[in-house]
Amino acid sequence: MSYDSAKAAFAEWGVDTETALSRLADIPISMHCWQGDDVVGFETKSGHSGGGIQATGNHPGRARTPDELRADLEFSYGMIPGNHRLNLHACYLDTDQNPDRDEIEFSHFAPWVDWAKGQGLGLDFNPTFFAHEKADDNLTLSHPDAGIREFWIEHGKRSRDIAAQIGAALGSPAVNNVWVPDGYKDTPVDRMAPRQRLEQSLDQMMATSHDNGLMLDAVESKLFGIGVEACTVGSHEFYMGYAIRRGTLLCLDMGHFHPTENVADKLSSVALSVGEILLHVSRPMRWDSDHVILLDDAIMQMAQELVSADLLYRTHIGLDFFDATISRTAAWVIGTRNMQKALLRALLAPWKQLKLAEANLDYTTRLVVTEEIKDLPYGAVWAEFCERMEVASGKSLVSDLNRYQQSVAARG
Ligand code: RNT
Ligand code: ZN
Repeated sequence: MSYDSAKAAFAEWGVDTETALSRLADIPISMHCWQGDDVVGFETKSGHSGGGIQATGNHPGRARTPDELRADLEFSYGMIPGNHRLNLHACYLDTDQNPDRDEIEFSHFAPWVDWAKGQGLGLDFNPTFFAHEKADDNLTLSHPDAGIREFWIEHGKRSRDIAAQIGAALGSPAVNNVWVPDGYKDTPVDRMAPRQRLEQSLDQMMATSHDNGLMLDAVESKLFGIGVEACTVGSHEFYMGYAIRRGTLLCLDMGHFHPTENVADKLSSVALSVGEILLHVSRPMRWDSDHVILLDDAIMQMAQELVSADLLYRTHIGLDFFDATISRTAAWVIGTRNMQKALLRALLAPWKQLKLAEANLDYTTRLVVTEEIKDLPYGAVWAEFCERMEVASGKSLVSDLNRYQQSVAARG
């Protein structure tokens, strides 16, 4: 179907496809650097993994250096319509020096910032509280040892400074998201003390306030992780309260709740108490498995809530998935495009009509409309978006993605 016919089909429902396309073009997605190398990073490593984060698979082509990762990112952004952001983790520093986590500085990330400037990308940042000998107990900011807490507080402070400098350099605030793996494998007898320590450490870390135009603090909760099944110190309730009390962003990772919970349902509730929200869009399969996101109900409901509840202007959309069994660049491209496709569908829904039916308790009309509009020609509108943004769609996407994968497959 041609775009003009699609436009007419949506117009019959009172929806203007041009408005939807221009709104979609203005929604940046923060793509996560860690999909490109299976969450390994570029520190001179002593073999520490941990934090319950584990990419599975050994598909050829993993980026081994910052240059390789940037090349993969450049290719991937070229396959994704619109202007986006890169979400960088502190362990992805680019320097000949070998600073420990409590020694990182802006200069160690300067090559990323110069590159981002050249690419027209925004950057977000994350302190890395895992894959380190001082995190081997699965306790960092809540560790009973004050020395270990100090080490991680220093890492967190430096990350905030770096994020603020990144924000200043790029003229766009960098979200600095804190996730710590802290928790207990078996049932603790004291859940209060570690939570009090976590709160105090966060307070010390964030004691210096930064200009909101440069960096934004975010905190990310979790239900459980491998090795911390009995108790996660930074639970949802913990961080929800913290974000409200301290005025930080709250990060909702779609894999960090019970599998039958609808994370989209949380947005409107959270938005009543928290100013801005950070999303880690992910696809948990039975657990926090971080599969590549599909254009499935969970993602579409998330996008619908963002549009219906008018939360796009105060939600930062970040992605968090990693799959090492497929082309890593294809994973980025497909996952990010799926987020955009979900947003496009949400932007093309006749919300006024649906909300009116619901307010009139006319659930029959609501049902008929939600089901009938599923047959509208979304594909033609998406293809038009890709064409205007000069990126491939359909069959040529398959061959472009394959060709790039072939070109990196020989990496060791
Ligand atoms: C871990 C969290 C966290 C990480 C990244 C790498 O469960 O989801 O966001 O995935 O920081
Ligand atoms: Zn996450």
